[in-house]
Amino acid sequence: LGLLGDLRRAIDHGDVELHYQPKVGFDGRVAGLEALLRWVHPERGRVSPEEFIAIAESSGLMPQLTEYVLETALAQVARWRAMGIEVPVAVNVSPRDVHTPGFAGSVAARLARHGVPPAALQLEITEHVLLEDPQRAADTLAGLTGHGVKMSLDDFGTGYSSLVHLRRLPVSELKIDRSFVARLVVDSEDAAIVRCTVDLAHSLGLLVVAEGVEDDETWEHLRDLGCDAIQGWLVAAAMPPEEATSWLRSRA
Ligand code: G
Ligand code: G
Ligand code: NA
Ligand code: MN
Repeated sequence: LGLLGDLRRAIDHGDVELHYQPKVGFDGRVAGLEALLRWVHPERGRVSPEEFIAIAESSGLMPQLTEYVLETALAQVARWRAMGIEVPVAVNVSPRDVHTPGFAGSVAARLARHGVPPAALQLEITEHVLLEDPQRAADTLAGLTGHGVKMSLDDFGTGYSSLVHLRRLPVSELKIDRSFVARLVVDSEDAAIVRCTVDLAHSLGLLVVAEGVEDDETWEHLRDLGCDAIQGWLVAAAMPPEEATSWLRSRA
């Protein structure tokens, strides 16, 4: 209970941070950065996003947290653009956000206010958005893509994966969950799942990003399977904004 109050205050005071993890193509090109929340509690130390996002979800704080994330990420995109660094940023949104009335319009207004083109924002959603009122979710997502915002389907292959979801969601990218990538090199079943997912995604005209890539062998395997980009500690962990700026500059 104390943690919820602390989280509210941390959001109000800007003590919750966004770090940025690169998505990189096999030619080394930076495809984008994923914004990931980080919170260091004054007494407890680092609280995992899984823990405090669950608290935000169950307490009704999620819309506020997502507003904060969008605001912080778009301000950062605008700062990078002012430095001549043009890189799209992906923000994770929860099903609750997608079901909040007016969500698509509020995202569009925020982009305009920051002078950021819609194509510089990507929203990472999960299939869970379709569990409750799928028609309304589909309408909101269509509104967002209509504005030019790109959508990415996160954690693919876990939970309720269904091909119907892939057809109904207006996504342009699919992210293969880390749980399939981690043992790709040693587990032929995981390798088969990744191979089929890449082929399926490409057949549907989607880009494929593999998450959680930690070593060269996995990188090579994914390249050979035709994956489009990777994200993982092999390239970089999520970095605070200043470090991400240096990282981006060193790449240019
Ligand atoms: O970065 P890390 O692997 O610790 O993130 C743990 C989980 O928290 C992941 O599922 C990630 O998607 C989620 N997460 C991180 N930042 C955000 C955010 O800004 N919004 C939402 N909804 N989830 C996030
Ligand atoms: O649910 P989502 O895919 O957004 O969560 C991504 C999570 O995976 C984040 O918590 C991020 O910090 C973590 N992560 C990113 N790269 C790696 C990696 O190479 N290895 C491991 N073990 N975790 C990673
Ligand atoms: Na994500
Ligand atoms: Mn994921």
